[in-house]
Amino acid sequence: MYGTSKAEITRSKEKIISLKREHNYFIIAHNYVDTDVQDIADYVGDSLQMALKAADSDAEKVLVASIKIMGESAKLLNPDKKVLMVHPYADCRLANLNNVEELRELKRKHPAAEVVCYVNSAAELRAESTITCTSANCVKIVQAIPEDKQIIFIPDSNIGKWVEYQTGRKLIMLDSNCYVHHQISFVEANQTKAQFPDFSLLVHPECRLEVCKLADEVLSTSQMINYVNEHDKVILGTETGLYDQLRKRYPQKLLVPLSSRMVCEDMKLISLDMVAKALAEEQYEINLDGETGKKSLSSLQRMWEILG
Ligand code: CIZ
Ligand code: SF4
Repeated sequence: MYGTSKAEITRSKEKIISLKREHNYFIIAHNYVDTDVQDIADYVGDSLQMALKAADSDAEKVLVASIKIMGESAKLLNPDKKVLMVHPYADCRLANLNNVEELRELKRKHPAAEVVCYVNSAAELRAESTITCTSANCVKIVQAIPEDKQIIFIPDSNIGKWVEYQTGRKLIMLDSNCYVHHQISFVEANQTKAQFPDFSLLVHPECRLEVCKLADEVLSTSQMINYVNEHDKVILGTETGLYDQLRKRYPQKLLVPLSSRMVCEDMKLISLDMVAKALAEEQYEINLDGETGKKSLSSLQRMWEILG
């Protein structure tokens, strides 16, 4: 937290811990939020890991220190718990680039297609899909679909292009991507790689295809964490919250962010002050309408069936 003293941050954290106990909340935080917020969480991880951990916990109330689409995932897997968001408007810009009507139009044009949707999408969009995928399993999911089946892949066309490259399959896509990852050009990535020749370059598949091809590994955030557990010299090509988390955990390792501009503005709206406010006021509760919840859950279950 910029412009806030260490003592103030400590006080804020203590206040949150006491509010959390008083109101009996299980707090989940995403890898991309500010590390001070990660510090007060009961669990830090990627969107699906967070939702599953909350489901495993005994707590009846869950506070999601992340953006709206991840709150929806948490509610989806915790239908009987009260699920609160920290911020009323923080959401994923990628997830909101496409509306449900655009997808329905695509489905009308390709009625026999399987619709694969990235987990980080609005619940309404996922409800229109037949299989959910994550950044870690997108290639595997597409490979499991019979060759003769058309595939609509939404919403991130960079992940889609990476999947096409890996599988040799042609995907039907919309032109949308994540501004945080898409802004990194091949030239910039190549310069950083040249500057640190004996480092491994890890990038998220939301990066451009030419950047993915340049990288040593194309990984989800949880896969990047596992990689850094085992390696000492790494360039991290994803949102800087993950770099901050790993730098704090491994001060002795040589870690470099691919770019300090890889900042998701909505993730950074999740501040300690907002966490304290949400707990004190017990808002903003997130609810999923029954039909949307049912359909997006069945899309997620198809993913688990395919993965076995
Ligand atoms: O799924 C997530 O939480 C995100 C944003 C990316 C990833 O690869 O973990
Ligand atoms: Fe969405 Fe990109 Fe932010 Fe992730 S980093 S939450 S995909 S805008």
